[in-house]
Amino acid sequence: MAHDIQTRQTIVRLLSSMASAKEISQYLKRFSQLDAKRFAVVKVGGAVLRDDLDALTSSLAFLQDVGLTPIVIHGAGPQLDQELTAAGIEKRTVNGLRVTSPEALAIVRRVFHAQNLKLVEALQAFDARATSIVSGVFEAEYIDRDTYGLVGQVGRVELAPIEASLKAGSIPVIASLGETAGGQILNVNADFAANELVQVLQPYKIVFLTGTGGLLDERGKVIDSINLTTEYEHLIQQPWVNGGMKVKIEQIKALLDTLPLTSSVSITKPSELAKELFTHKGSGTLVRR
Ligand code: X2W
Repeated sequence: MAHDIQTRQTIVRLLSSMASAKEISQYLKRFSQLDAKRFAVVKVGGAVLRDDLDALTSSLAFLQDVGLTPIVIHGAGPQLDQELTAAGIEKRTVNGLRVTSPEALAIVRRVFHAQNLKLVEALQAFDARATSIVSGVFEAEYIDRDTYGLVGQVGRVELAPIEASLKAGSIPVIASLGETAGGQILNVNADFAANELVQVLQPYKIVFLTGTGGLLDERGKVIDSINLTTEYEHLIQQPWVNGGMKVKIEQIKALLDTLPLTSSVSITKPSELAKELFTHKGSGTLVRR
């Protein structure tokens, strides 16, 4: 609760330019009535940590200011590319997953820890409470050690560290590292980890924060909404829907199938997180079924 007056006024001005006070307070009330675990999971891509940390930090701190605690899970893809290249390790991916050697894993761990702390410290510098969680959440298994090396898929999610953080009103900031029952740390794709977390928590809002701020159409414009029931087949056949986007849509479809109808998935950018959460119009791309 310690934003300076100027920041607070900027936020209030921003919100009131987006929607009526009535609209905002309706959402606020709805979110406040939810169990803390059920409010929101926010997945933050590594590109956002690199390019948009200020907007990310102020948007998350604002939620805490109004009494809401989002659960944050982050990746570090571009940072890993950079650090591994600097160490002379060539990038190789299979089905979008980074093949991770023991030598690479040491760097993966270091980079994940550094990126996690960067966000936690940025939040704390903003007078927000945040808890760094880099282990103990994702129990993982090797996907296929011969093909991918030290890469995991999540077998079980341990909620205790997240619950402890929520109880203290502190934003859990979780890195997508997993560990096997035997204690081996594994590299886990952050979108996959986010999906597993969401399936266990069943939150009301699932928000993917990306650099593009949504799914883009053929002209590079953000698509407002996608209804998977009526538009999915047509959409994934479009020539402009590239491989990465197709995977994303398919993953979201699979995820939505496991969630209550009241839950929604959206893809937006950090500066528009409040707009997404507190206005009817929302921001970025809303995916529904
Ligand atoms: C990912 C983990 C980071 C990630 C990787 O090594 O790049 C695997 O591919 P973004 O920024 O969210 O893409 N892991 C196994 O997913 O980060």
